[in-house]
Amino acid sequence: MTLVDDLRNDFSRVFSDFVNRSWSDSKARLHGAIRYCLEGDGKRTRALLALLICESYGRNPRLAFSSATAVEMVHAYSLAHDDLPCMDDDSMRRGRPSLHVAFDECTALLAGDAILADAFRVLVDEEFFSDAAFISLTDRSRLVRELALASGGHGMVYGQDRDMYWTGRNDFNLETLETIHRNKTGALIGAACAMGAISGGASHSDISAWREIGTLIGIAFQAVDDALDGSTTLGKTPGKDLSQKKLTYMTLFARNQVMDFAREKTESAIALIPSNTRSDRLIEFIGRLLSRQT
Ligand code: GRG
Repeated sequence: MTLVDDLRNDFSRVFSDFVNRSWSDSKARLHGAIRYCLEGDGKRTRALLALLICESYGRNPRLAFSSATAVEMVHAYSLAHDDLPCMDDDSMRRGRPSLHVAFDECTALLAGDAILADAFRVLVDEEFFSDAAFISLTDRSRLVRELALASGGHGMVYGQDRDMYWTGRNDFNLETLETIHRNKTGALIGAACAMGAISGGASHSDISAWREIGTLIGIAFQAVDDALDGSTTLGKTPGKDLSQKKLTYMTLFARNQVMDFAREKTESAIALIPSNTRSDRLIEFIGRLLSRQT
């Protein structure tokens, strides 16, 4: 087991405990759906980026637990809403029935809404993570701003809107694809990185650099995801992009070109890492995202 695995296990334990404490009404269907959505077997990539970046400033990665949790919550809600029949209509997620299949459409919609709103409370209320008390109120408002910008109409939701618009159309180019993925996938990963940097006490210019680093990692991550579409290891229905005529990197390029593209974006991201950080563990982790099969 690597040190990054230790960190993932540590975070997963705290996250799971937080979920069970926060939505504990066993009779409420909504609480059951929220727990189901948040406890799915995700890779926790966005959380780990935030924790490792905080750590690269010589700080305890636990200082970024509230950021990591809030980002994972927004990510989980986006997957649940993306799977709804009105969007990608996927019945499998994280290797098991999607939220609306396990519960019902209304409950899946409401659970996603609740998770999105509650994610912001995690950033400002000290009751959830005691470490958050060490983050100043000014920095907490910066965390809220990062997450709001990345999730809303100038970030992930905008990217999702463009994705829906272009599905099934043919008159696109690489720029169209970049706009979709910069927003749909890159913005939230960019926020995770910027939030890890804020939690680590980084300067303004470093925070901006991390936002762009995360966005590039997100684009590379998406390209790898597109290349893996036919595989059964992603935890969702295999071949879904192709059958739905989704605009992906595989629509424009051959698989080896898509992987080269992902490698180039990753190299550009690593080149932007501020030199005043100790980022060995982080760089190793980013490299592993390229060779992932899940
Ligand atoms: C519905 C508002 C709204 C937004 C949806 C993020 C998104 C936008 C849709 C999810 C579908 C998708 C393929 C997104 C691309 C990003 C991506 C590869 C998501 C899967 O992320 P992983 O692999 O998932 O990190 P786990 O399950 O490991 O957390």
